[in-house]
Amino acid sequence: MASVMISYRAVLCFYAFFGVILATWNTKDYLKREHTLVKPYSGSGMNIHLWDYVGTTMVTSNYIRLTPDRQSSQGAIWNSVPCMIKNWELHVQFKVHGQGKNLFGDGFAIWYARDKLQLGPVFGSKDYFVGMAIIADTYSNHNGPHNHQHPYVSAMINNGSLHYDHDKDGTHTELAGCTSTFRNQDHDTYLAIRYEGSLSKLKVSMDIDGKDGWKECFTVDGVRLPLGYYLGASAATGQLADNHDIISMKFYELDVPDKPGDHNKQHTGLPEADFFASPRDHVDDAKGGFMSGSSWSGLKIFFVVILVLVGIVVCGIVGYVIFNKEDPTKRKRLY
Ligand SMILES: [Ca+2]
Repeated sequence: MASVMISYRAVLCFYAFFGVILATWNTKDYLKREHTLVKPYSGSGMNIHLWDYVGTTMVTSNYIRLTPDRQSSQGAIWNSVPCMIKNWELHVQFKVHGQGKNLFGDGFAIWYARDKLQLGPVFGSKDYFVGMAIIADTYSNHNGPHNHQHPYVSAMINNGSLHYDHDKDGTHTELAGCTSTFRNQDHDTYLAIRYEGSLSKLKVSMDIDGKDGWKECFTVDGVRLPLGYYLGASAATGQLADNHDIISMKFYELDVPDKPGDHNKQHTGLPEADFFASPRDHVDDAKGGFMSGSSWSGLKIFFVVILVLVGIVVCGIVGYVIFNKEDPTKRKRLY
């Protein structure tokens, strides 16, 4: 009888165990635990499993505060596992808040970058970075033309050669961006980064209205990133300050079918982007107009110039011949 009871219990345990596993699989299909940061953060002491933090970052039970509402702070948190997934989506729950009514800053950035845990001037992380930054800039430093409303969310791709220019709010290095009033909201605020490496496509969306729905911020094609970089979040304050809190970062692997043909080879070089939003002389339609579009190459312009020069020379020769045919009589009269 006892053995029957034991086996009965064993069967119950077996079902309960696999029931939990199946439920986990069903509800969290593609969630990747190794790249995900959720409550409760700390296992033992102040350590977070698979995540490292630097600077002013403070871990509490409810949020990770990258910077407090205090001047001259820099803080960051980085995943210690390199990301080897080609197509992914990252959902970041964040909260930017502070006492400043009109003056606050500077903002935060979400990273997919080669070098982690290096504090610096680009919203708490290093300049001339290699990788991708999704920047949530709360303070407008730039008062010139082509200014936009703040807070402002934008993307920057860097191969290590570009400097982030705060004086211009990064407008000349951004791929695309949108205005987003995410600061000092009473409800939860979210940012989503969707990168489809198979299609070289980047999409950033915001959920900041408390209505539980994503609103597209921008989509850009021609973004090529290699595998093996790190996910992170950083923030900075300067003269102005704000609390920059990360509540969670949930990483999902996407099931994106590869394009037919040879287009979907994994990009292995440094990060690349086809298109940069121009701060000046922005051409809206690259397909239509004269001199627009990539087909108008330097070589074509060279041949056109040669043709024009040949035309001028031919006209000159023809004109000279005609002039000389008519002129002898005129010249003779002068004698
Ligand atoms: Ca700024």
